[in-house]
Amino acid sequence: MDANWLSFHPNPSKPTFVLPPGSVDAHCHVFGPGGQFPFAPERKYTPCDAGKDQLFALRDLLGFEKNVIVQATCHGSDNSAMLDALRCANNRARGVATIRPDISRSELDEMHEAGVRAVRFNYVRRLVDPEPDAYYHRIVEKIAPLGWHIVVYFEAADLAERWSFFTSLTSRVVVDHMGRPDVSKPADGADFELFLRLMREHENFWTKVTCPERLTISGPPGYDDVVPFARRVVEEFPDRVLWGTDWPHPNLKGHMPDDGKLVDFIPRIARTEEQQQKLLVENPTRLYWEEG
Ligand code: 0GY
Repeated sequence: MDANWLSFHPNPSKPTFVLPPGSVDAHCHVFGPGGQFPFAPERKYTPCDAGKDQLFALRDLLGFEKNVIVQATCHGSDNSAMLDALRCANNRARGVATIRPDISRSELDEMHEAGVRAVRFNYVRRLVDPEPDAYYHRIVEKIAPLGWHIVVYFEAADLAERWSFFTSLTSRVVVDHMGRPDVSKPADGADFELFLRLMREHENFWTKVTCPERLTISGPPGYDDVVPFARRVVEEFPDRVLWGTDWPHPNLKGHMPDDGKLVDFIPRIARTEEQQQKLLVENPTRLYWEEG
């Protein structure tokens, strides 16, 4: 693994917040293990191993029933580790794949059978070299017959540039980590307003109110600066939000969160039982288990 790599918390605490039955960790990854599932040659980071057994143990410790496993960029478009995790999960996991436009229909069908329900378009330059829009359009056409949705990951500063492509998409689109707002700016300021406008004007857009540990500047344990952003999104779009741990937390530099404490953050951003039920159970179940 990279010399400065921070490994996931070795001994996370049992959360104080009791997750409602049927809760879904809707954003997490598996890394390798590299001996069995080698990392991609084009990767921009080399992580520690973080395989399915460790993910499922964390799921059980935290009190989640299910996972949505998002293909991590260190595996490129080789989805084997993620698919292996799905196949071993007993219908308790769904997947978000990274695919190339030349993928065959039979490969897509196999992925669907394993539990893949979406593809991810990643625009974060420290993770990937983004492709021209035409590349993603070809993928959109490929996945259309399967009814999959699209997960997008981008930095807030890039939203304006991507706006016309994003808003041309007619499937559901899930934005990772609230479009990565700069939380040193106000939650009611112009930058975050552009993201809120995207959600408001395009009802096919959903978002993950995830990663306080990644977005924070004020830091742990409270992640106080992220609260107004996530709360605002949960309150305005209660039916289109998802939550996840982001375990094993790739590329964190400052600190590694205790995943139990991350779960304890949830009631600060989703303050009513109704909001929690939608965020943790109803929304992800609808998107990944009922509609796919
Ligand atoms: C995340 C965030 C990151 C990494 C990846 O696929 C990935 O490698 O998504 C990041 O470094 O910001 O969502 O896991």
